[in-house]
This record gives sequence, C-alpha cells and structure tokens, in this order.
Amino acid sequence: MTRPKVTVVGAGFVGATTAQRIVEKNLADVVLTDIVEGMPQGKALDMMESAPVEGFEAKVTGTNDYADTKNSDLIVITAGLARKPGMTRDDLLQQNAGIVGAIVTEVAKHSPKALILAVTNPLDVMVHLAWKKSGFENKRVFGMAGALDSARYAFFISEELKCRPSEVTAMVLGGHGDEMVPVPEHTYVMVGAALRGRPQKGTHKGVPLPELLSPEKIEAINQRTRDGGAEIVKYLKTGSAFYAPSSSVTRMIENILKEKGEVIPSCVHATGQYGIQDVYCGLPARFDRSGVKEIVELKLTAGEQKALQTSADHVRENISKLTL
Ligand code: TXD
Repeated sequence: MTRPKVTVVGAGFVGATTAQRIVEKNLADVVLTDIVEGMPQGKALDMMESAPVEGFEAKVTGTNDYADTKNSDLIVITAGLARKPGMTRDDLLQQNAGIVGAIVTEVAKHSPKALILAVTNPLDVMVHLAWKKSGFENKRVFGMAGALDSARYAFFISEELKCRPSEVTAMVLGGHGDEMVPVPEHTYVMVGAALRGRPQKGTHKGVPLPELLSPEKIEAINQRTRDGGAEIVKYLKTGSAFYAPSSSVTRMIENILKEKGEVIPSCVHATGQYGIQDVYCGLPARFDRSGVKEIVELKLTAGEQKALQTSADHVRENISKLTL
C-alpha cells in the first residue's frame, strides 16, 4: 500500500506534534523539516522508536533538505515565530511573512501538485501569502484556525454543561484573531436530558446552544474562546499552544486524505460567500483530496454576519501590509 506523503515544515511544538499525530493514526508518511540542523532528524528518529510501542506503520523522516519533500501530496507549514506574552498574532506579520514566503517558493517547486495547509500566524495573512507565492489555484491553499477555535469553544461549553467534550459540535468563523466570530446558533450539544423526545445521536445534530445557556453565559464563553490562545500563552510564557492546534490540523488532514466530508471551519478563499469577496477568511468548508470541495453557507444572524464582515475587513487590512 502506498501511503500519502505529507511534509510538515517547522519541527517545533506544533509541527512535531502534528507529525506524531499523523503517523500514530497511520494517515500518511511524514517528512519533517526545519531550518535547525539535526533537530527534525532527531525528533523523527525518536518518534519512529515509539512505533513498536504505539503500533503504527507510517514512517516519519527528518531533513533540512527540501529535495526530500519532493512530490508531497500535502504540505503543512508551521514554521515561524510564535507569540510571546502581550503580543498579538498580528505582531508576527512581517517576520513570519519572510519565513513563510521563502518556504512556499521551495515547497511549491518540489511538489507542484500538492495542497498547502498553513498554520503559521497571523494565519489568514500567511494563507494569502502562501496562495500568492505558490501560484496554486485557491482551492489548493488554505489554513487551520477555525478548527482550533471551535475545539476550544466546544471544550469550554462541555465544561459549563458538564457533558463530554465530544458531545459538542462548535462553530467559530472569521479571521483567526481577536475578531473571530463564535456562532452559538450553529453550535450543537448532544445533552442527554435536553435530547429527551428528540431523535438520538447520529440522526440529529443535537440541541443548539442558545436553548441550553443564557445569552450572558454564552457571551462569557465566546470571550474566553476569543482569548483562548492568549490564555495558554500567559501560562507558558515562552511559546503558544500546540496540543489542540496539532489535533485540529490532523483533523483537517484526515478529512482531506480520507475525504470524510465533515464541515470544518477553516481559512479558505471566499469568492462571494457570506457577501465576502476575494479574501481568505474562516468559513465552514468541506475538503477532499483536491483541496477545498465546498464552502458551506449557513444562515447567520445579522449581528454575526456583520461581525464576519468586520473580521474579513481586518484580514484585508493586514494583507495590505504585506510587501510581496
Ligand atoms: O491556530 C493556529 N493557526 C495556530 C498557529 C495555533 C498555534 C500556533 N500557531 C502558530 O504556529 C504560531 O503562532 C507560530 O507562528 C507557528 C508555530 O508555532 P510553534 O509553537 O510550533 O513554534 P515553534 O515551536 O517555535 O516552532 C517553529 C519552528 C522552529 O522549530 C523553527 O526552527 C522553525 O519553525 N523555523 C523554520 N523552519 C524551516 N524554515 C524556516 N525558514 C524556519 N524558520 C523557523
């Protein structure tokens, strides 16, 4: 059996953990690369030595040479600087643009048919940059952020409702920044008691959040979600989150490679959906092996629609700061 080939650029916290999750699920063989000599090789070897214990068959190799990334099916870009306490994601723009721009030129040259999944912050701008630098069609270039913001939202809701985290399907749209847009009406909870008299799990999405929590409680959780990344940065002091981010990246990869068809909030190129024209922004999307299959149009409230527009405008403003 030939497994797909996934290159992960950046063998730091997010990149290395993503590589580990991919091989542990046998989703693909992974090439892990970084600018630091020896580091991806060491981490890859360490991961491979866990294979007899964990029982996975997929291979991970480490390299500093882009030639080894040749003919990848998917490139995940996690290289760049992470936030320090007090920094916003936007503060990383110029430095990470230099790093991501150079990487995309290399990977696109070696894997002209690949999909590109960007993770580096400021996310939406880096996805735009990857699209421009690669010259790939927009459905083959996208980013991970909404999957993470939604996972955080789901976890906070599960804590509040004392249900299992997996019983919550959450939706957070917009750019990956302070203006992200949690969407309670499209966030569903499979709460046993609340489901009494309704069809059981698997035949129904669950109960929409506004039926379960007061507007005040929901707004408090929305705000904690917007601040979710900063909450972790504050604890860690020298780095940002990576467990939930790598899980969220892996969820997207699994959806792409296995064509699972889940609707995942992701940074995709809007071409008029939600009234947003020609900008990368977090919207609900489905994926297949050729990239973005569909942007799903949900009914939003006027407030959410407006917030989404504001968030997209913010991304557009940030893109204009890029010197390509
Ligand atoms: O939701 C999301 N999209 C995010 C994004 C969630 C979490 C983290 N997010 C961003 O991902 C974060 O703000 C950073 O911009 C990236 C990577 O975060 P990570 O925590 O993994 O940072 P590290 O541990 O510092 O790793 C970055 C690695 C490090 O090993 C560097 O040596 C490497 O990137 N690096 C490079 N590799 C290859 N080529 C070049 N030029 C390069 N420059 C740095």
